[in-house]
Amino acid sequence: MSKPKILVARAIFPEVIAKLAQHFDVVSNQADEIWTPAELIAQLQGKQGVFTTGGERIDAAVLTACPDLKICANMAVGYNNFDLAAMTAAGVLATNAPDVLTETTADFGFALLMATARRMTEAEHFLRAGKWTKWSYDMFAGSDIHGTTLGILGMGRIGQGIAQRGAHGFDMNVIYHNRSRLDAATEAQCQARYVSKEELLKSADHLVLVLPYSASAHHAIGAAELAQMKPTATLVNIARGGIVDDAALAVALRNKVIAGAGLDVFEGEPQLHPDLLSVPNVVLTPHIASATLSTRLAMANLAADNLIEFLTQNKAITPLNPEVLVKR
Ligand code: 8YV
Repeated sequence: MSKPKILVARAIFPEVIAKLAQHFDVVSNQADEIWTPAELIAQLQGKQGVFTTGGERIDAAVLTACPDLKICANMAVGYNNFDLAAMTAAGVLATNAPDVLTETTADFGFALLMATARRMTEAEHFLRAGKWTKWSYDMFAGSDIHGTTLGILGMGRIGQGIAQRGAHGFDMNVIYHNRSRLDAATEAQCQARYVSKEELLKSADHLVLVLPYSASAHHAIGAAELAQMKPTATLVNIARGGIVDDAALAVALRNKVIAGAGLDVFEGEPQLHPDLLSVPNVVLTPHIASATLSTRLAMANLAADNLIEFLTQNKAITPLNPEVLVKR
């Protein structure tokens, strides 16, 4: 019997390709070319499954053009590259890669918060440029992390991981806002207090964004929200580009409306708003919050295992639209 055909849309670990090849006839983009939507559609012809990494858009147009497609497995917890309603309507299973990246991503959120509050990259640039000729009392003086108020917008698994680090590791007063309030036991474990978004903006010394992207989260932080924050506050975005209005943030940073920002995700990435590159009080990283080798391997294996389970047994480990399984 011939094996099902799948496409791996970006370069991934060779051992994961090898595992997939035990079950499937695999076409993989190990050259890591960035395909246009039309090229992706051409590559998907005759494929029953696709391994995506988060940047490949799967919408009604793709689904109509690729009638053999049955499953899209994302190697990311976020899945705003999927039109989930269109996939469900077409009977195509969507899976993501949650849990395996939670602690690694929370570690990175905290690292970005610390680098921002303590102005680490700004100070390093100064040093590398040969500008360090003498010590001065206020040189790169930043703001404290321990004992301050940590605000978290979006309190899913990663948000809770950041709350735990702040409360237990840095004795922070943790406040959060989320679509729905956590149960009392989880709040107690995170030592986190639920507040309105307004209260969060007004009271946080450090605000970390960890909410999923959706149309309603677009520009959740814009000029009006930044104006409500403390002038000493720092903002960290490890969620998704588009949640922050990057143009408004660059203006706010330049005018010292807030003290600093740490950004791992950007509107229109890998392009950045040019003004973000010219303001000094921002720490910039290229969407690497989940990037440790062991975590990226775990994410890739989870996406691969979803493809294997589904196409060989009609099951899935982390389905986003499990109703598709029931209907089959
Ligand atoms: C991915 C992420 O590496 O899981 C997510 O949602 O943002 C990252 O961990 C990224 O999506 C790759 O495009």
